[in-house]
Amino acid sequence: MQQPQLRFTGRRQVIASMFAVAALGQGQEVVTIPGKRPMILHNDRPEDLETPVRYFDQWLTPNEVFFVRQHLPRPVVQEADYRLSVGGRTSREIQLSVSDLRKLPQYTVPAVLECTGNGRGFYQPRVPGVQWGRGAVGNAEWSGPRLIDVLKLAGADMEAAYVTANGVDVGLAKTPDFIRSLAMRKAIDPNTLLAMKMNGERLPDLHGFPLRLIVPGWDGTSWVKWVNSLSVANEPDHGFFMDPAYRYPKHPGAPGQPVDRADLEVIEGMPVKSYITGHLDGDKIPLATTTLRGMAWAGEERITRVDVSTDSGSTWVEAQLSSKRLPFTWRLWTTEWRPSKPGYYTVMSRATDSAGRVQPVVAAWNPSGYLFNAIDRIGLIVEGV
Ligand SMILES: Nc1nc2c(c(=O)[nH]1)N[C@H]1C(S)=C(S)[C@@H](COP(=O)(O)O)O[C@H]1N2
Ligand SMILES: [Mo]
Repeated sequence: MQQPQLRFTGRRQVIASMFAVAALGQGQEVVTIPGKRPMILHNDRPEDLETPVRYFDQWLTPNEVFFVRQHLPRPVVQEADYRLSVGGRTSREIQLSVSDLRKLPQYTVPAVLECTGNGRGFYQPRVPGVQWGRGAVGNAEWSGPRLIDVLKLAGADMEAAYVTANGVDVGLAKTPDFIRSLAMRKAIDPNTLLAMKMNGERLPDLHGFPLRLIVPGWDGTSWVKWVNSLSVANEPDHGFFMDPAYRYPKHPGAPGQPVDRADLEVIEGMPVKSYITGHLDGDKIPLATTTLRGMAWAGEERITRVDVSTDSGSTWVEAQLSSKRLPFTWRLWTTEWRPSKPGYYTVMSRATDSAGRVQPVVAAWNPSGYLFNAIDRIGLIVEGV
């Protein structure tokens, strides 16, 4: 494999009693926990679970294979005890129960949720943090009330700059409480939801039951789970998860070099990206016409083309894109390939979006390993007849 292998970072010894451990895919560590099929384990408590690429074989990522990321012990919320409080710069402070939230108009938005650190394991030099490979991303249909409708119920000052969201999980030891502030312009977007359902099912506990933020096109960090407090303010929260965490250099520096904190800014929209999903790295295929396929996504932009190379990037052909041009979600691509002779081939995919962004050959190195979006590549072995 040309890219570095995933490194296992979990506390291996405590797993055996909690999980059934099995082997799957390319020799990576996998676990099964209740509600999930075998997933790549990065941490067990709290759970950081990666989706094996082989599951990216359809437009929607099923709940039971969707990646999981959390910084703090996962709360399990009882519906009867739960209240969402909305306050700050509002004309009144309100408390909403699950049934209050269900009475509001419900909307469904398909959107890609991607962890800011997806692909971190591919950065050279290595950076600290969960060494995600390609599976800290997924596409689901999210349903629930619009955030703007909930803000209106409380008489929120829509001229204020931020909505700060906090979830039921609380800080522990050295990890502070997970609190995020969302710019008001995104908070009032009709696609920004407080989801109660994921792919038509009750929002799973692991994904934030009973309520989570859906911030289409923005990094996963903004998608606060188990939300029980919304506060309208003119200042963003000043906690760790707004600053210095989840910030990206305005001007990328040399690989391995530290970046001045003043030169970091909050991450919002996500970059252009694509994967080859129909085959896994190292697959053997016969000397015959093969359909290559995958998907491509671009944060708040739209995918305009995907090019595929089967000769290590020397020449490229434009792939066919699936017909639906929905925003915030990924588009599937396919292309037919007939290799002329047996051998080892490096197959690459490169997406372009509506802002003219093109996937780079090398992702811009940054000290936290965010926003990895280099051209995807796998090796395929074409066998003789
Ligand atoms: N309350 C809370 N919300 C959270 C987090 C968290 O630790 N606590 N992690 C965030 C991060 S970094 C990501 S990538 C997404 C992951 O969502 P998922 O576990 O549903 O895939 O949740 C976000 N929301
Ligand atoms: Mo994340």
